[in-house]
Amino acid sequence: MEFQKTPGWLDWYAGPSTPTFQVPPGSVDAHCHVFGPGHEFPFAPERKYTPCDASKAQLFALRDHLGFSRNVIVQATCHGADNRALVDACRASGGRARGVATVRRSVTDEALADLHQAGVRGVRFNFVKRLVDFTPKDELMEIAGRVASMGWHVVIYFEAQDLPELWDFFTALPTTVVVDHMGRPDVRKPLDGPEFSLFLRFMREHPNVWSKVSCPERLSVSGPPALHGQRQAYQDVVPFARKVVSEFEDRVLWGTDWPHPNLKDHMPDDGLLVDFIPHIAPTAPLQRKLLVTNPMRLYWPEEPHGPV
Ligand code: 0GY
Repeated sequence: MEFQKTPGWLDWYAGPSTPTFQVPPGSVDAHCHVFGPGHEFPFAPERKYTPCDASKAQLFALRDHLGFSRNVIVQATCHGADNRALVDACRASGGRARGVATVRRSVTDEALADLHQAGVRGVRFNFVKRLVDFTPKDELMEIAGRVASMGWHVVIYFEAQDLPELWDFFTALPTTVVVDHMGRPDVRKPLDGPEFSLFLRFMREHPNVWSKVSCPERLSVSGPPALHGQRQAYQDVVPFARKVVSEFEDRVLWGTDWPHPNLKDHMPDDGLLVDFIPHIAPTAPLQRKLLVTNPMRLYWPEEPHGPV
């Protein structure tokens, strides 16, 4: 397939390879973004980075190329609490995309209802200091209470070393909580060391907590050996993700994280990322839970069996 590129957008990037691993029918890419295009949906003045434009048409082309059926589009910090690009993409998807938005305390009930109608089913709280300024926890808790009553969940993004400080807040959240990228473990540290053990305890003791086992390309130190012509990438992340999938098979999600904002050392090959899946979910039943059953339960509960 010819990958649709905006002229000038990542000209040096050849586009995703075709994965060897075939995802099960009805699979959901549960973590991806749309950016702009900036002339139509301007980036937020308070942003910490300006990404390339990454349009809904490109995202849907990628979805089809990789063999996925649906997307969960996650609001990124560069768009602040202006969810227009996200809403536009969800509405254009013909019911094949849901959204996770960012809202402020001032959001009205009408605005939340509009977001719901467009397909939004969660809000994202970001605690990664390079990405956002601090938001008071009482404001976030108030938002969590309001969206919980709409049946939405909360997505949290944080660095592993900040989990102790955030523990009390996270464990008080009154709804389902989805952790981005396994809470960003430092994969140079041991799997059974105190840092990752705390994350596993967080999931073990709180059955409302789910995790995305995504973004090996952000967590890996060994990197993508595909650069050397192999299709086994990011192997140092495998034990961490495999542990989470095996222990919490009903509470895991997977996503590409396309278009991979803030990655400066290499542009990940999304085909290769798909080939990472059988390394962390080695059996067909686990793959089905990770890619179909779990995201469908969370984002399309009205269609529990629903491959498109
Ligand atoms: C991701 C990761 C990153 C960016 C954001 O909201 C964002 O800007 O989440 C990152 O830089 O680690 O999941 O897209």
